[in-house]
Amino acid sequence: MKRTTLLSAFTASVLLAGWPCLAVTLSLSSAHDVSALLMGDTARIDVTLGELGGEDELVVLEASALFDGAILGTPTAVAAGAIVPGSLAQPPDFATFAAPGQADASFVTFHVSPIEHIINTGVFYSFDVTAAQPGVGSVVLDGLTLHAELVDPQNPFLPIIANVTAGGPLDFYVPMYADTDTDKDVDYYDYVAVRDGFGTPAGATWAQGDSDRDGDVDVYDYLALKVNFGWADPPGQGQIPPAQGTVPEPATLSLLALGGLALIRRRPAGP
Ligand SMILES: [Ca+2]
Ligand SMILES: [Ca+2]
Repeated sequence: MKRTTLLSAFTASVLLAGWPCLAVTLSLSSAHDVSALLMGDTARIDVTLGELGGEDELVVLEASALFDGAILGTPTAVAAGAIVPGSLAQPPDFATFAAPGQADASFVTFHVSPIEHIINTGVFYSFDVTAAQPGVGSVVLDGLTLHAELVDPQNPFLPIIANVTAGGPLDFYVPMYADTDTDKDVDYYDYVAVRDGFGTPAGATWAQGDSDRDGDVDVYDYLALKVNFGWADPPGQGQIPPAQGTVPEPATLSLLALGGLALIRRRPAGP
C-alpha cells in the first residue's frame, strides 16, 4: 500500500472514529445590563466555555480577563462555574492588577486528573465587578493567556493542544453623574430630567436626576448636572441648549437651587 493511501485510510478512520475537535471557545457575558452600570452597582461577569464535543474531555484551560480596574474595581467573588468538577474548583490564580489601571481575573491552569475532566460546555468561571467611577471600556479575554488541552483518546498521557477562540469584548459604561438617560452625555435632556425631578424628597431614580443615589433630587444632584454639563463620550455629542455650555436655570430651579446653596453656605451664627 502506498504512503498516500495509508494516509487516506488513516484520515478516514480518524473521521469515522470521531476525532476530538481541536478548538474550544470562550465568551464573556453578564445578566446585568453593563451598558449602564450605575455607580456602586455590582455585575457578575460569566466566562462561558463552548464548542466542546460530546466525547471531548478538557484537562487544561488558561485564560485571563482584562478590564479597566479604575472604573470597575477589583474583581470579587471569583468562582468556578457549574461545569468544573468539584476537586478541580480550586481557588483561581487571581491578580489584582495586570497593568496600570487594569484589573486581571486570571483563571487557573487545571492539572490533569485521571478521573475528573471538564466534559460539558457552560459557565467556566464567574466574577463580580463593582462600578467605582464613571467611564466607558470593555472586558476582554487576553489573547496572550488563552490555552487549552483536550484528552487524546489514542494516548491519554499526551494531551491535544486545542485552539481557543475568544468571543468579542463585553462593552460597559458607568454613567457620568447626571447622565440621567445613560446615553453617554450630560445635555439638555438630562437637564430637563433634573429640573422636573427637582425637589423630590425620596424614592427618586437615576433617570429622575438622583445622581448621588440618596433617594432625593436636591441641590447636590443639581450641582452634579451643572459641573458635568456638556460632557460627552465621544466629546462633542449631546444636545446643548442655547446657553452655550451652561446649565439653563429657569426661575423655579434657580430659586430652589440657590435656596439650597444658601443653606449650605450659611455660616454658623456668631457669638
Ligand atoms: Ca444624557
Ligand atoms: Ca440625590
